Amino acid sequence: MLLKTTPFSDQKPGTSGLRKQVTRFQEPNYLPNFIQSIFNCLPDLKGATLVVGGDGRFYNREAIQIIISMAAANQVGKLLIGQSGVLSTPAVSHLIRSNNALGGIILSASHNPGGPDGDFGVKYNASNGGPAPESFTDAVFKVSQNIESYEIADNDPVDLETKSTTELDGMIVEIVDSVSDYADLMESIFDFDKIRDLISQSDFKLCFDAMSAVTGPYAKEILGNRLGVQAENIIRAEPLEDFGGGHPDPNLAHAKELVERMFSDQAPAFGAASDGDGDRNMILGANCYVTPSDSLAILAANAQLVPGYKDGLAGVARSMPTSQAVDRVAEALSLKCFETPTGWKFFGNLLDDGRITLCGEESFGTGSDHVREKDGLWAVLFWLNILAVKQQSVSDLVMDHWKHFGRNYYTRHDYEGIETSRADEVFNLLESKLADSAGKVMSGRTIKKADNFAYNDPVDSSVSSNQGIRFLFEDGARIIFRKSGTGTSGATLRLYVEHFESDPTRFELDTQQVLKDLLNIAEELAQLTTLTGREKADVIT
Ligand code: G16
Repeated sequence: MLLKTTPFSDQKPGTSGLRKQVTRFQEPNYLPNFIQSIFNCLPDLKGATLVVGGDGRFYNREAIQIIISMAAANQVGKLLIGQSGVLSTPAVSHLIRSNNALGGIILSASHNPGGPDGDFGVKYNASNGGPAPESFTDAVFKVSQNIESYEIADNDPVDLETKSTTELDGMIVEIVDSVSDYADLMESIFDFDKIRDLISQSDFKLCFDAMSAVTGPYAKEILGNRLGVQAENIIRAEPLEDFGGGHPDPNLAHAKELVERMFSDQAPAFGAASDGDGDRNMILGANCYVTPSDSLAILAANAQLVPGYKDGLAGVARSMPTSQAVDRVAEALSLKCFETPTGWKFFGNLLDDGRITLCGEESFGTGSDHVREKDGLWAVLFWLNILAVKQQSVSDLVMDHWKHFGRNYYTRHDYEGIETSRADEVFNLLESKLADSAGKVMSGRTIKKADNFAYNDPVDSSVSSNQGIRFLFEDGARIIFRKSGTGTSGATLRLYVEHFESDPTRFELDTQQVLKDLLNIAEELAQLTTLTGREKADVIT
């Protein structure tokens, strides 16, 4: 049936889909409007296959029932839905690709908190398995601003709990195992025998924190059943609708229990965590934290030790704020290294065009051409495979890497949920300084270039501007400011600071101390204390 509706002005997708508070999504017509806007932008929708799944957060099941009814009324041919409505983001990407689907709808607000007062999100992924490009999300927003009606079937709720194939108004609904295809894909990339041997060594303990989010069942199958990790070493493995009240964000601040275990006398050799929808990862060794930027560089440097990458890499890419550690590896291996704006969608063209094999972001995301999303458990397995071959501790591996390539000291300071007008003031001030910054000396460092980053996609020639303010120094240091595109209230300002160190006697210093002078320069440039009204950042990683 056709239902009348009126537009909502706030349906512009951010860095990764539309993210709002659950209460907003629960408002009558809010979700249907957005889904119909997506459908209206898909000329090949009739008879096509779509994959649907979410990270299991509060409102997941209700949203899936709405999508089923709307898909049937819009004459979709087939829906593949994860059992209980659950699929990790990389698993959706894999199912789209392996089933030649038109695309998929992912229900997640990633690392944002869940529950009735938490956040919810909707993202459309295209037929390559990756997040739809900006041209598509812009078109969806445009449609959402003029929408007058949507199509929805009047059906009983579909049983999402049992694997089955049914028909609804001519549309096939298949409820599929959420884990098995993805687990098989992992087994085809990594040397599971070697990893199993490592895990069975008496001096090798590991701890994986699923953060009460989607990777619990995946970790139990892959790490537990297939690789022999004992159940007690996979913590918070039961997915909960509110993530146990926590913030499913795998970083030093939010994976507290894991971090405490890893920085203790009895620390396991390896620790890792993933986020709400399973695409982010954090890697730890005994008393050792690996920054996401270093992790990407180390994976790139050692990729040929892994069966899936034994023939070498086509190239690598990182988002602009990610440290330049991987650039050094690329240079040494004579690989092309691309610098893209923040957001996984910008890697899609490079992967599809065969220009890169590995890519990653400072925001705890790493991935490769095996899917078109970043992939948390894949990164964990990659690390385990390397450790199994090298028989080294995480900290020794990291130190060897720095000795070879040098160390990029790196930090990110987040000012969360500040008033939008205050954030705008900061960016207006920074913009006003760009033109005459080059050549200026600040605390003994000379600014080489200052700009607002714009990306020219080498594959489709699209241009994405306004992607973050950069102050680049002659010695390679960088100070970057950008506004988060994933928050749901106010503005979150991110400050990224990086300094390259080649002197091995200076590889084990405190990061915040090493970067202090650059942080002071950032304060001078942006007047953060005055303009944000905060003495210091809310989260420092
Ligand atoms: C999303 C995107 C990532 C991006 C991150 C940045 O991550 O998928 O590619 O790096 O947002 O977030 P922000 O704009 O807040 O800095 P996720 O894990 O939230 O989907």
